[in-house]
Amino acid sequence: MADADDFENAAFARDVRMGLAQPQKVIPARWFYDRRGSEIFEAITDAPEYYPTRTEIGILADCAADVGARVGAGRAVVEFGSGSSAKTPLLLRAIAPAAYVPIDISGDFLRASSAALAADFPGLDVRPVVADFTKRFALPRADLPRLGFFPGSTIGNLAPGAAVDLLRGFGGLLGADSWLLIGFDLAPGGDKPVAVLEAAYDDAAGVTADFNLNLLARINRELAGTVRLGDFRHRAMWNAAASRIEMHLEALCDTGFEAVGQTFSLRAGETIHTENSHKWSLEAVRLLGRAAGWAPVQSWEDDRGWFSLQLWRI
Ligand code: AVJ
Repeated sequence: MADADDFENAAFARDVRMGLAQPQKVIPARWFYDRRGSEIFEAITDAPEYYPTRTEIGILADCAADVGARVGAGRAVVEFGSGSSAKTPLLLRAIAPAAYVPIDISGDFLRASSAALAADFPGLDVRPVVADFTKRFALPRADLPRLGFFPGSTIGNLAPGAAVDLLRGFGGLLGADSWLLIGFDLAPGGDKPVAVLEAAYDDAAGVTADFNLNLLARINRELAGTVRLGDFRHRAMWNAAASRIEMHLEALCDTGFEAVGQTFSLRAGETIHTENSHKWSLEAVRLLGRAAGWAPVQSWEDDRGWFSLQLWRI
């Protein structure tokens, strides 16, 4: 795996070098997910304030049989950004697919979770693919019709234009006769105050703060960085105009560090923008699907109307 890891390291170095040269410093959210980051993300999903995972699992438990009835057995389920695949068993049991193709950027994590899943589903052809699903790559089991599974509102990391491009790309990758089951965290309003969102991205136990700060630790580990983690703090704020939660790493004092053979400096209060998590109205979700070449077929929400799971047909 040395070549793939070297390639990843070079891409991380490039993104850090370019991102920290911008007037608003930025590091793309995909770099959160090294092995440690993937583990911290799993811990986030257990935080009492982080409602999306729990809410989506509840919706999936209620609608999985309906999804199975619509799409039928014997497909390949292709999961984008599968992580530890906590939602997957629910879906696999209802769909009875012939193959399961989890795609994740974190190779270690993917291999461990795929092995665990394969043990629970004897007879299922499990074919993990280590890939960045925003790039081009090939899928195994081209002989089977597919159901894409993109839970967790991961799509929220992208701004609307990029989200349309990605979902259009999924259509091309999955091919004719495919379905997509995709989760969206919904915008605040009605029974969903902004405070619920802000707490979800700044939990009291500090797990999300650890997740954000791990990015700096990763720079130290992988890019020969000298970042003093204590000089930074986690920030999460709602940007109403862009309908998104933003995460930043804020310098607590004038500070600087070396990494990728360069020196970077920040003034007190300056931030590195590390993540956008867009939130959508149901109407915006449908428009997004259509703009990406999908036909929205059915939508399920929780009782509070905080999260939506959508079934789309190509
Ligand atoms: C994995 C992108 C869906 O935006 O809610 C959780 C990532 N960041 N807490 C999200 C995340 C901070 C998560 N996604």
